[in-house]
Amino acid sequence: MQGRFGPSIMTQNLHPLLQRAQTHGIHFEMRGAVAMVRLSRPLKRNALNDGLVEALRDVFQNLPEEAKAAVVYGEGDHFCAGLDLSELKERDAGQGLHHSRSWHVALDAVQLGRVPVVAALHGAVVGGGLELASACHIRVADDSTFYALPEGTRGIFVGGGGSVRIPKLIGVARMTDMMLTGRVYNAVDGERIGLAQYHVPTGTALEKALDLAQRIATNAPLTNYALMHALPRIAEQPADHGFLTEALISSIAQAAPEAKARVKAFLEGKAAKVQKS
Ligand code: 1HE
Repeated sequence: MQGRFGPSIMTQNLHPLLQRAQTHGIHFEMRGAVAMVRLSRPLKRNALNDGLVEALRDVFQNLPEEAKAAVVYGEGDHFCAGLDLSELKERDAGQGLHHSRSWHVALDAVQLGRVPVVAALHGAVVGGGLELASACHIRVADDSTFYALPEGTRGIFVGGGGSVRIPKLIGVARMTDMMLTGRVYNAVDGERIGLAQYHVPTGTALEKALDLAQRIATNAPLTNYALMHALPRIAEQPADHGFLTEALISSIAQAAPEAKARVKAFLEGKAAKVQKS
C-alpha cells in the first residue's frame, strides 16, 4: 500500500496481543523501522476507555523486533479527549485506585519501553490525552493543538501519571494553574512553556513526527536506551550519584562496536558534520 508517508509495511506474524489491540481502538502498522500507533476512536474523540488503555500497554510491551522508534497519533479532529468519562461513574475508591495503577502500567510501557516514542499532536490534547502525550519522549504539535487538564473542573484528579510527568515539562505552578482554573494553552504557548518541543503548521504534525522517528531509528541502540532509561533517572539523582551513573552509562555506550565505527567514520571524514540550523 502506498500511503501519504510512503509505503506501509504490514508486519506479518504480529504478536497476538498486538493483533488484539487492533480490535480495541488501536491501528498499528510499521513504516520501515517506525511503529505507527494510531488512537482510533474518532467518534469519541479518542477518549481512553479501559480497552484502549490495555491495548496501548499491549502494543508497547510487544512491539515487533524491527521497531526502532514509534509514533503515536490520533484519528479524526483531535489527538485525545482523555479518560472516557462514561466509564468513571461505576467505580468505588478501591476500583479507582487499581484503575489509575493500570494507566501507570500502560503509560510506563510507552515511556520506559524498548524504543523512543514521538507524539504527533493536533486538536484536543486534554486530561488523560495530555498524560499520554507527556509519557512520550518528543511531542510535535500542529497549530490546531490545545492543551487542558479539565480534571480540576470535573471534580476529579489526574490518574495516569500526569502529576509526576507534567510538572517535569512545565513546572508545578503551571500545572496547578491549569487544574485550578481550567486554563487552556494553545499550540504557540504550549511550545513556549514546554508542553511540546516542536510547533508545526496545521496538518503537518504526523509528517514531522515520522521524520523525527525515522532519524531516531538510525541512532545507535545503546544511545537511545541511555536517553530513555538513564537520562530521566540521572536527572532525579543527587549530583554525586548522577555523575557516577552518567560515567557508567557513557562508558557502556562508547564501548559498543557501533559507537566506535561511528566515531571512526567521522574522523575519516565519512560522517556528517553538525550544520548550523
Ligand atoms: C467523550 C469524551 C470523553 C468526547 N469521555 N466521551 N476529558 C474531558 O473532560 C474532555 C471532554 N471532551 C471535550 O471537551 C470535547 O469532547 C473535545 C474538546 C475533546 C472535542 O469536542 P468536539 O466538539 O469535537 O466533540 P464532542 O461533540 O464534544 O464529542 C463527540 C463525542 O465524543 C460525544 O459523544 P456522542 O455520543 O454525543 O457523539 C462526546 O460525549 C464524546 N466524548 N470526549 C467520553 N472524555 C487517568 S485519569 C484521566 C482523567 C481525565 O482524562 S479527565 C478529562 C476527561
